[in-house]
Amino acid sequence: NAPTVTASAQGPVQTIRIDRPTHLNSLDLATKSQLLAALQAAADDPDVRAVVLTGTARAFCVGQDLDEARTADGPDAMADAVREHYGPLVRTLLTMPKPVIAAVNGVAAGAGMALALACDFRIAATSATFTTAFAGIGLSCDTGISWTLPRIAGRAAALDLLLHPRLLNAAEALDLGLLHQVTADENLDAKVQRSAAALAAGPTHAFAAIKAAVTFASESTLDAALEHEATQIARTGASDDYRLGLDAFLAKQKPSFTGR
Ligand code: T3D
Repeated sequence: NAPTVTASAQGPVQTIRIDRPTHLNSLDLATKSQLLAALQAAADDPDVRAVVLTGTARAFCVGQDLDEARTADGPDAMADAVREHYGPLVRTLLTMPKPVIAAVNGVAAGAGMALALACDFRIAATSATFTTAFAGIGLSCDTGISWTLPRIAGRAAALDLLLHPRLLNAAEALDLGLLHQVTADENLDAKVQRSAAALAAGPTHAFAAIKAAVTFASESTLDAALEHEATQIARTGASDDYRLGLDAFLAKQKPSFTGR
């Protein structure tokens, strides 16, 4: 069978594409496994300094393949799928020690919307649409959306979107704070690649530590967050990029970070 997830490198930027356009990039078992493997490989590869997640054709990802769900082995198998696939996908995105941009090229539904929400930045095409979808088919929610959505949009908006799973257009999603930018469809790839290249040229260890600190602080006490910051500053203070950044600042030059 042809792969349904592809990974391609543009220098230090790794683009991971869900490539099952005849099924609106819905997630069958093979696609979930391939996606997790591709994300884990990008997370572990020190030469990858920024990641882009996107989809082929008119969908970003419409979540679980519901044709496959119909023939699945019942509620316990669904819980297994969440533990073995959807949870690890979100954990990998949220803990990846480098920035991840969701390039939302089209409809993002259910677990597909949740994957976009687990990325660090969301840049959407004007024609992109969003629906939480889960309750529309009588399900609760998964793929970390109960954790990410209230943190991004607040509890009131999160409950509204989850209990009224309507289709939002990109402008509405931007207004709700779900997106960082919306751009004309034909400009999406170029805009995302520019943003990803800029992030990939940054101090990768500092970015990783900042991302970890923000996540840590969202679930810790103030004292624990302050201590975590102290630990991280010692780590990044020992990096080559800090030395480069400091020298460049004092020499009134722009730093050329190496990611080390
Ligand atoms: O089961 C478990 O393991 C638990 C895990 C759950 C995770 C989840 O993600 S649950 C949520 C699953 N996703 C959905 O419920 C979304 C369902 N789809 C829709 O709401 C709409 O299709 C869209 C809003 C995504 C797009 O609407 P539209 O009008 O642009 O297209 P359409 O005509 O509805 O769909 C086009 C085709 O794609 C259609 O098939 P057809 O008639 O051309 O043969 C439709 O059935 C199919 N399709 C859309 N979504 C899915 C799908 N087929 C399989 N799985 C889908 N998720």
